[in-house]
Amino acid sequence: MTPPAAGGTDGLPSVVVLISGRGSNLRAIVESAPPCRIAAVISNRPGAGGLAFAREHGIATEVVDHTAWADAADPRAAFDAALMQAIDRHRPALLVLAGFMRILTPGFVDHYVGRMINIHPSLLPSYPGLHTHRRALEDGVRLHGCTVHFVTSTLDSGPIIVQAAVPVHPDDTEDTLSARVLEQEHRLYPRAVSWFAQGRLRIDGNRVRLLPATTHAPAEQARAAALVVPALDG
Ligand code: NHR
Ligand code: GAR
Repeated sequence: MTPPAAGGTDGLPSVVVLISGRGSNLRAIVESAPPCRIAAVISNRPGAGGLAFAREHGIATEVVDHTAWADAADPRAAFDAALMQAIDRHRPALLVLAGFMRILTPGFVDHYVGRMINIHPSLLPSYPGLHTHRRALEDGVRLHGCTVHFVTSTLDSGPIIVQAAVPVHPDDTEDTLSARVLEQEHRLYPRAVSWFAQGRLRIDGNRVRLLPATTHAPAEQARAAALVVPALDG
């Protein structure tokens, strides 16, 4: 049974982040102080740089190493089952894939449908899968970018939440192009996580609607009604 999407002890929705590597998107999310609680960071690779960052920030970490299930009858299903157990202990309202590099089985995806998001380094539906920057350069496209989307069992094709496009320059290499895209990833992903945490995303078929921000709390309303001089940055 799926545990109900629980709020954290502090009333904020809990989020679990899955990573495989450096974790710069994880860092961008954590440093944006979103209205949620990052309950845990889970990696399928023991050496992932993002684990060290999480530990330094007092976030629980866990490794579910996919290579441990290599000899199972169905390695992907066995890994996904173990991963699901590790995640559900934290009862997340949202599961965030941040540079997570294992394709997930339909059973896993179904379990988190509507509450699992991914950031992909291309303007989907162009370039699903791997090596997106190399393929974009090979094709000579003028625009490239990144996409935050809900995850469905068809790879990189779930409902799109937000995208950013960047120009491709004539002298670009995979490194320069991926750096330009990554800068946008770091702007987009924290916002998408916040929108979800605020309950502002509605899936409508293949489309995602962003509901307007509402200010409920009286204190917030008072702030909204105030004229603030000088204007608050950010
Ligand atoms: N799983 C499903 N079912 N649907 C999606 O949309 C998913 C997903 C799992 C991961 C991220 C994705 C990306 O943004 C993601 C989206 C890994 C691969 C891959 O081929 C492809 C896409 C994505 C992540 N992985 C290899 C595999 O055999 C392993 C590669 C490696 O370990 O380096 O799983 O691009
Ligand atoms: C990011 O560019 C992300 O979009 C991409 O991997 C990088 C992870 O960087 N994701 C994929 O390619 C998924 N297949 P990070 O670990 O520094 O966040």
